[in-house]
Amino acid sequence: MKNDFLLAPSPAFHCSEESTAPRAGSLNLIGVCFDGTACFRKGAAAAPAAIRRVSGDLESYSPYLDLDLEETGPFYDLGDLAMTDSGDPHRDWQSLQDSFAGLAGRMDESTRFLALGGEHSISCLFIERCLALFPDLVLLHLDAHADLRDGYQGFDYSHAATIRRCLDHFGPGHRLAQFGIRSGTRVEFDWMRTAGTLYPNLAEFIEFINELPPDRPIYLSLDLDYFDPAFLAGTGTPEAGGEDFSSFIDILKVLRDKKLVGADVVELAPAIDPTGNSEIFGAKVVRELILTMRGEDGHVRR
Ligand SMILES: [Mn+2]
Repeated sequence: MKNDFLLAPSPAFHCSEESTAPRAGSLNLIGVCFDGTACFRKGAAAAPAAIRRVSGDLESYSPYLDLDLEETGPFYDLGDLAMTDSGDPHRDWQSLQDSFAGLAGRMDESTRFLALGGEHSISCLFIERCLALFPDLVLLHLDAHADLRDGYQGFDYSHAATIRRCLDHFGPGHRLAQFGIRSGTRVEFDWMRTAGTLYPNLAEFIEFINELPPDRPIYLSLDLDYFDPAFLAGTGTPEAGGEDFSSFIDILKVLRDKKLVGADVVELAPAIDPTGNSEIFGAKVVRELILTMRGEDGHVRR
């Protein structure tokens, strides 16, 4: 039976199976088409459909991970989270929270989610749920922006406040590690330096992940403006001086041996890049994440 908090995908992601409910012990893809608080250029609400549309043009095989979507067992595309589209961000955000509550009620420690945004605010829903499920969760944050503002432009859950909102739910066993950050206020950077959450280079960030025990739960939040706008132009708040695709693959190569319990890919705004290259880039990133989360045996890591 169809849940009223889910809208069927059209089309589904390449090689996925459609499902009307999250599957425990499996990887579940879900789109969240919200860009109500984007402050500069909107358009991220169109990303889930664009990523799914171009995904079929990708190979199912990843030469980086030596894994194939067709060989790693089923994963599921749940479609998009239902929400109102009233143009009032507060009202639309509330409807999204209501739909997510329906989803979260069917989510346990073995249910893996890969969320496709939407703007970065949507990550809060999934991260807060994982913080509640896993008292020792490590949150990895790849982004150009610190996202540590305590609200922005009258909106507590602004995409400029995503990580700050998540910190509200941090317990003593939770840990934050950030990489790629190159834009923020002095206050944000002072906080990151004092708290020791900002990693200055790829090698130290990878070393941090590598040293985590294999059963330590990890959540990865990827704002696509982590990548340099020369590689991915279709994003609302691009920042020069960004990272490249190979840095992301290096991170996934250490994560594949870890317990990645959730992830999101946010802030793709397809219409901003008329070449269409950005959505293909985004779909490839999603393919690599699916393969990393499923692993060689086709099952999510317990
Ligand atoms: Mn960002």
